[in-house]
Amino acid sequence: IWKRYGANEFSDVDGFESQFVKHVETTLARSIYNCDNLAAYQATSNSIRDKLIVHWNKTQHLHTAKDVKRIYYLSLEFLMGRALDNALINLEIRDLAATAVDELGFRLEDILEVEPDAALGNGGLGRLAACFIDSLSTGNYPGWGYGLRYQYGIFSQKIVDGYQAEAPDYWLRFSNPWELPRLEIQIPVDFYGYTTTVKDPQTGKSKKQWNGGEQILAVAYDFPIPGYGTSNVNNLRMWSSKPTTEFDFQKFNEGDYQDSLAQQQRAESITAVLYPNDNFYKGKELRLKQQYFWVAASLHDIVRRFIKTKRPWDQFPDQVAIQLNDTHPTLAVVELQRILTDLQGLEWDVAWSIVQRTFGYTNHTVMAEALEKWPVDLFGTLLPRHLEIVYDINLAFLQMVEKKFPNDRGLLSSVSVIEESQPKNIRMANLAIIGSHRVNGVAELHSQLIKQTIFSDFVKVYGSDKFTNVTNGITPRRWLRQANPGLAALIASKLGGYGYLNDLNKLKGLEQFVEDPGFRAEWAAIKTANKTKLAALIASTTGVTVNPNSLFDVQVKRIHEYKRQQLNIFGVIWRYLQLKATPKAERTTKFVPKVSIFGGKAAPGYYTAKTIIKLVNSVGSVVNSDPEIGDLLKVVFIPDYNVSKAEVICPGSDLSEHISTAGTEASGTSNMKFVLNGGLIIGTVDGANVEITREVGEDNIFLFGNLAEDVEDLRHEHHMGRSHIPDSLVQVFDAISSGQFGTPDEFQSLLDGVRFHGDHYLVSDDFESYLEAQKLVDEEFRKKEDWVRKSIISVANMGFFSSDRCIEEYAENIWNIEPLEEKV
Ligand code: 26M
Repeated sequence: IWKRYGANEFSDVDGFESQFVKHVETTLARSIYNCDNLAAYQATSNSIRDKLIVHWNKTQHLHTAKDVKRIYYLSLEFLMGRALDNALINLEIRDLAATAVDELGFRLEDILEVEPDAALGNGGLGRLAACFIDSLSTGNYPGWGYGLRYQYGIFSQKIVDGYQAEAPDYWLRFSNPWELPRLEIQIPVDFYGYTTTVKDPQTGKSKKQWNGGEQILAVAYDFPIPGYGTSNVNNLRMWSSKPTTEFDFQKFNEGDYQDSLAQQQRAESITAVLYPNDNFYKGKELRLKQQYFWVAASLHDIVRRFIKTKRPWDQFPDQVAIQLNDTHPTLAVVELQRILTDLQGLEWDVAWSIVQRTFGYTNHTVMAEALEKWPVDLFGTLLPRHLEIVYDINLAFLQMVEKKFPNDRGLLSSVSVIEESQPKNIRMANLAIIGSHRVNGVAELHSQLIKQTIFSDFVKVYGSDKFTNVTNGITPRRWLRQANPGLAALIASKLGGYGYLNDLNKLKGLEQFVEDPGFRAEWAAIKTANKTKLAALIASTTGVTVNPNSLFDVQVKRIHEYKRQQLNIFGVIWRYLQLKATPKAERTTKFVPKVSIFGGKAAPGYYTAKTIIKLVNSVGSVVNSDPEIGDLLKVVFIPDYNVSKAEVICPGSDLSEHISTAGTEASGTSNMKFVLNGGLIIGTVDGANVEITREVGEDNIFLFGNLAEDVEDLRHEHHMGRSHIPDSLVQVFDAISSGQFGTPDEFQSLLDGVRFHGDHYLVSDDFESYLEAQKLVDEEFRKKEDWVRKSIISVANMGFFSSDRCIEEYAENIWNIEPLEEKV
């Protein structure tokens, strides 16, 4: 059987074509004469998938045979985007496939466009998880992702009359070639019920038992994750919920057929939809159900795999590392403790030591409104046994603290897992810290801030060694090679091939070409070509025609007050007012022609964020149709920003905006994507902007604004009524209030937030500094050759921001795992 194994694998154009035709004829049951782009996409994907499965099987077999330690990355979000192009690139068969589909009468570009995005995430946190599993595979680390297979991803955004409207994203409309349904893997998950004390028949000791009230099945769907330049294929396992029985037969007999079907639908609702909040917590029962469902199924799977190795329990942390992507999977700490004590009969302390050695926790925010807290009542009703265990964990922890710091009641109440409020809450971050051996932030500044602010009392308790930093990164396969094939090829021609894609520090070699005018010209031509592509996207999605010779100034990310899209649009209004006030003849000498590009989704319930979107669109419709302005300024909002659009937008930007209030953006990763694609940044001294500056040099980034250390004092000034709105911003507000951009009523609350309600995000404090920085941008952009030099030097110094480096740091400092390459 082994001799024939993998015999179907193609390795040339001819072989690929045979597979393609086979899939059209049999898998899709269609005639090759009636094959549209959708069918061609499915036939291509199935052919590639077959190849992946063979390698997936070999990889999993190898890891099991070698009995290696695995890392499990638990994330409620995996913002994958499209899979086909990525698989072609990682398997290094893109050219082969392009030739083959061309011979068969298709264009690869058209086929790729058919694929819907797998948008199972909100933003940065979900995309980080996707980059990390790419790097885990590429680095030959034995690692699995565990997530939920939502039937609906993040909503698709429509813009109607300038307002955001949400439409469902039913991404599974057509069969999904990238998932392998494992319908035989069905794990029962309990909810509700009650606990009892029972006597263990063997030991005679009494112990706690959970008698669940409702049971739901978790079905596994596996997504193979290919690495680049390796045959290693890791697994992303996504759980889907379904009812345990088709009907409740009791009810069926009573004639209550309707009700039994309703019950079935309830089970399926658990994995129906991704919660569309980003950096905002809301205590909804269904969200807690999602969390437990996912955590229970994943841990069951992990524990089952460990039990098969027949090792003693104390070796569990030598075989298993689990990383918590934010607090969303923190129930895993409690669930593992329950499995080890209630189900496996380990002593509490023995079990707890295993738990702590197994978990690591990554924090992604310092903002209070984003920290998860579950009301004790809601928690205890859904998970009665887990609530008892939480109390026991907390008691043991507080006793330890009390011993170390006698009579410090302030300390006890701040580190306690239970917030003694009305109603009482369970603080998930506290639980995650207590249950892990390492806690990390996602950029240097952020990791410092969490130690000084939200977690300072834990530093007191544990010392600072428990807290560490792993600065975020991005995968250069998707964010350079796939998104920007032109630039990737030019770089490859100078660096002796594509080897830099898995050793990104090699980019440094580009610096030696910066004074080569021919190279600079090629570099600039690629940027222009990418801007032309972006202009086409803008035209097709907004109807606005823009000139690719203008400065493309981009801010695309979730719409959030802390990210300050309002600062950007206020700056755009200022520019418009200045343009209007400048005599026509002087305009072109004073202002660089600019396209101001916005994009991003607002959480459906976030009123202020939606108001910002409306303001951008209102300003756009006035500015874009002003005949006096022409190409000097255009303002567009690209609807439905997602991974695939980012792949077009990032390569086409000259300047991108990362302008959060200092101390609020944990890291940011789009800043890295833009710079890696040859764009410059205007930004605050926040998150990873700080480290990008360190790497590329201060001359190659436009920094502005107050520092994180000053934020508290500035906010205090506002609350004392001592704040000052600069005249420029007053003029902007007057223009809005006068109705220059449509009925001003709906924007009033946005302005009042700055003027009268404390200006929490310090827009007024940073406005002038922002305008100064923008002025400098205009000046520098005129010096075309210098701008290109900055672009090249920046890219040359981006090696640090490969997610491969992140994974190496996690592997070494947190997971204690080694890479293992499959030799075929
Ligand atoms: C919480 C509760 C209920 C529903 C949704 C949530 C929730 C979902 C996503 C909360 C936060 C979520 O994501 C936060 C996020 O994306 N944070 C970003 O993480 C990036 C990766 O580390 C950082 O680069 C960004 O700075 C950070 O904002």
